[in-house]
Amino acid sequence: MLTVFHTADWHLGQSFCGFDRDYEHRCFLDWLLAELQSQRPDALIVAGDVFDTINPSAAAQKRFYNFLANAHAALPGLQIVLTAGNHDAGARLEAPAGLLDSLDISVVGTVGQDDAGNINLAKFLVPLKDRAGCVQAIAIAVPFLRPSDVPLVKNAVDPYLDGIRELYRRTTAAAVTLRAELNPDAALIALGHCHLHGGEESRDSERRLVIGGAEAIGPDIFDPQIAYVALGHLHRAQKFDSGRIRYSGSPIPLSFAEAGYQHQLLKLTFEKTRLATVEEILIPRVAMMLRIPATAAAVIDDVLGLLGSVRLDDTLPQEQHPFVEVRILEEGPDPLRRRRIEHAMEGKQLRLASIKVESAERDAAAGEAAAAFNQTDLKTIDPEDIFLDAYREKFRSEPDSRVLEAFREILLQEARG
Ligand SMILES: [Mn+2]
Repeated sequence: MLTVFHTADWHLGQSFCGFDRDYEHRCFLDWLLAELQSQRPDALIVAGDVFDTINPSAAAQKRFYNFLANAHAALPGLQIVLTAGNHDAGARLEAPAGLLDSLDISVVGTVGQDDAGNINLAKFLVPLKDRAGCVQAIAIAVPFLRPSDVPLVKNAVDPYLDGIRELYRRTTAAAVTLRAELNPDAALIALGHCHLHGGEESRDSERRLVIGGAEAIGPDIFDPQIAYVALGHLHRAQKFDSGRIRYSGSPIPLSFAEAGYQHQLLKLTFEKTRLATVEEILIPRVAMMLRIPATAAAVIDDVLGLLGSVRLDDTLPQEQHPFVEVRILEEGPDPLRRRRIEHAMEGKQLRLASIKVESAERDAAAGEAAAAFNQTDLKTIDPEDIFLDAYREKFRSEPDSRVLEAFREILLQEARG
């Protein structure tokens, strides 16, 4: 039997509307280490988006490497398999792979190709051992794949998607061969960082993989011989194919769209070649995300009233103060809006992350404007016309002369360079 933890989308180093998430990440990693120590799995899988950006801060990197060092010190037999997601710099993530190998930590950040373009399939294969040292699974650790990473497929309908399918096909075949050598009873566990067709996205959170939205791949790219597919990319925990294919989801909410998500870690057990059990271990939330109002935008006076009546646990340290998104229903231009909201929140243990101004009519108008814009030649557009259109669309009135003068002044400054 083999026990594996599956997690993904840590996004270490995320700055959320200017607020640092390091405290929440620290709490998550402390919690994860405690879970590892009490449940003693054989392996930990992280399916991409370890970091939030390709250039993570020193603090975020320190957080990550300290976790790896602490996990190894506490559990010398634990194997860790990490892949790069679309947010990670794959080459940078795997730069210390040689060093990490010695700690039983396998990092796959990039697709290795030789000069002739042959993909190094062995790089993706990580045998996972039980406590007795017997290989009980082969991890197929494929990182996020960019169009230039995938093999060329003859007569492809979609070169990228067909290439991803072909890469998984070849890698799975290599894993089957390796399994026959090491232990024919071992399970195959694939990793992926991709958008599965039918998967539920969270708005403003996961960065689209390829522009145009044609990036979703079918669950059938994963060969039926694969016992379990550990995915990253979508931040809500979700499953496909009767639970054989799963997104663990992110451990902390990365946008207000994720406020309602049940963040979790997946604990899997494998008996010989098959997945035996799956347990969803809920991750405690350290800082709340509040939308005010909770259901829909309201006019500012009502929102200020709600903010005034919020009651909070005033013993929370600053790092745990709830993040707030204020949702205002548009009533016209209001230059004092932010100041009024900040004033209403003064002395409250809240962190103002976002002021969202909503207008039902504007959404409809924006669609029409976009359609009209598409038919216009860019060279013939006057910036002032665009400004006027945007102003009318937003405020449903004409800008007064002072606003227009200020706009022209900015234009002149721009023109002067
Ligand atoms: Mn992600």
